Amino acid sequence: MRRQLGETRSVIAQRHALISADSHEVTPVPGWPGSRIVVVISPQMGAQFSQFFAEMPGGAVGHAPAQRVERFVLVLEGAVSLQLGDELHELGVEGYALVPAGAAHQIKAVTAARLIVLEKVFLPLEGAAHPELVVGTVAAQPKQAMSEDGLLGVRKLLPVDQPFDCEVNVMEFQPGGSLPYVETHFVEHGLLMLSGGGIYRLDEDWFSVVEGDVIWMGPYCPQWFGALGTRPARYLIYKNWNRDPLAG
Ligand code: UGY
Ligand code: MN
Repeated sequence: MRRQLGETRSVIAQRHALISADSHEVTPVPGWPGSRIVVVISPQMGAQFSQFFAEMPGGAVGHAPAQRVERFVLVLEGAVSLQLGDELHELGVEGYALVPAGAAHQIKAVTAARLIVLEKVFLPLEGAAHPELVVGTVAAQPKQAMSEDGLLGVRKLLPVDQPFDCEVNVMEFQPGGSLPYVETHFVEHGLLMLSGGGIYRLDEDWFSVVEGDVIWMGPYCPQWFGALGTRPARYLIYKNWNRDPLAG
């Protein structure tokens, strides 16, 4: 990409955005002293959540967000420890956690580390319990088939249960695999390409996407993906769900 000529693959539109690494902007964010933070999705673009990269030098600490905000974190490089009161968890590459809203905690870089973080205002459901801390690794979650041709599978990282108002999954496409149809839905997505690549349809446009790309899909953004190349394409995908569209 010829940055010196003002080119980028990033596109910010009304109902979708593709943010490629060449346009990342480091910004100071309270709660992450000493870390390099790149906010790629936020309410300023129309989203109802935020998504950012945190590049942490060894020993750096990330503090809890505001009281009503829940936080999902996936380690991309290095290792961190997550402390909640007396509980201490170590997360290595593709280790993750969902920290419920209101849970005081600290994330400390055990080695230099790079994280992807998603945060949203938690939407409680009357009669349902408050969600509990979830800690796991992507590889430990079973891969469920998602297409008849066997080329698409999904690993669900969070319990499919009433207390949770969001879902975070890893979708895995074998080369030539695709979403079975063009989806349109009221929920929105934050996505990070973890590996491989292909073609993403967003609204009426088709984009080539590669590892490291981030996509925001707003409500009702028509969406479809087809994997290209010789190795599987994998992406992390968040969606708000499990709540009535009139709630909140
Ligand atoms: O769960 C989803 O809505 C998912 N299949 N969407 C997507 O991959 N764009
Ligand atoms: Mn979708």
